[in-house]
Amino acid sequence: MDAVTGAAKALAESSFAVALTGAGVSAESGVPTFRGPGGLWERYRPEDLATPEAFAKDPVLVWRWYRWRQEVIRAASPNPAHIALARLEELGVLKAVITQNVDGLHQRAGSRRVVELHGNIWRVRCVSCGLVEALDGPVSEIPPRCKRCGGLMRPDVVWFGEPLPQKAWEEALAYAGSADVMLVVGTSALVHPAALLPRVAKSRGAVLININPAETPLDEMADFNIRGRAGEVLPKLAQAVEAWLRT
Ligand code: BJW
Ligand code: ZN
Repeated sequence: MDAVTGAAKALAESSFAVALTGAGVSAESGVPTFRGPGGLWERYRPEDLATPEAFAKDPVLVWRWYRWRQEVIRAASPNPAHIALARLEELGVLKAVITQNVDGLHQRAGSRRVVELHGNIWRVRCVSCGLVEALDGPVSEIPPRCKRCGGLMRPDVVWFGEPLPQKAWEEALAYAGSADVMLVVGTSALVHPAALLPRVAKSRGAVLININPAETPLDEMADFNIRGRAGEVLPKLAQAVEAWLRT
């Protein structure tokens, strides 16, 4: 049995499967990843753009980068990987998608239970009074100002050195702890604490499926390593799951 067939069987026989996704799931939508060839951290330094210190020092610089990313994401559409994950949820197989992505593409593809560990690029938050506002497109004014107190608004995402939103982290831990299958897609599994979730699932006996064209630290722990692009592998996997469910 090849890895896709084995993984499909595990998913079809599971009673509580959850997915953990990273930037690789959106790569084929044209949203750049952070690490690896062509990744954002080849061109930009994370400490200049994705830390609270960077924002305090130069909010305009940080906002220019986020506005550019908002423009890229606005022009992007969900790809076959996002759509296959939404289909697996519709089939009743997948109970939730835990994502490190801030692009909202899982929701646009139709996934309903999405836990966002690192926030969402389509929200802003006031650094002075905490007001949170949803955006309907890239910010027009840089830096945006709070309509309640005039304070600086920041992207409502999680930067290095910041804690994850408590509710999202608790939900993610509960999903990982209850999972009998965890499908990990398109993450380098280097950023903590998100990278702990597959370990949590595995330590409770879950079957780990890892989809990635490159090696990751999860490979040695995974039951199935499927080397390939998410947009090619996941539709095949979802189809194979449907076939198993019919048998
Ligand atoms: C494909 C593909 C295709 C390509 N198909 N696949 C040890 C323990 C705990 C913490 C730390 C630790 N050591 C250091 C830390 C701190 C730090 C950390 O983890 N650093 C590591 C880098 C070493 N973590 C933090 O600071 C976190 N906070 C924290 O720990 O708080 C503690 C605290 C508690 C109480 C009070 C105060 C503090 C926060 C981390 C926040 C990460 N933020 C970012 C930016 C988000 C906003 C934004 O988007 O701008 O999140 S950084 C960036 O990395 C982004 C991502 O979500 C995250 C993960 O990246 P991801 O998704 O894995 O993408 P890539 O690019 O790394 O990988 C892409 C993969 O796709 C590759 O494997 C490719 O091969 C693959 N791929 N094409 C499938 N077609
Ligand atoms: Zn405010």
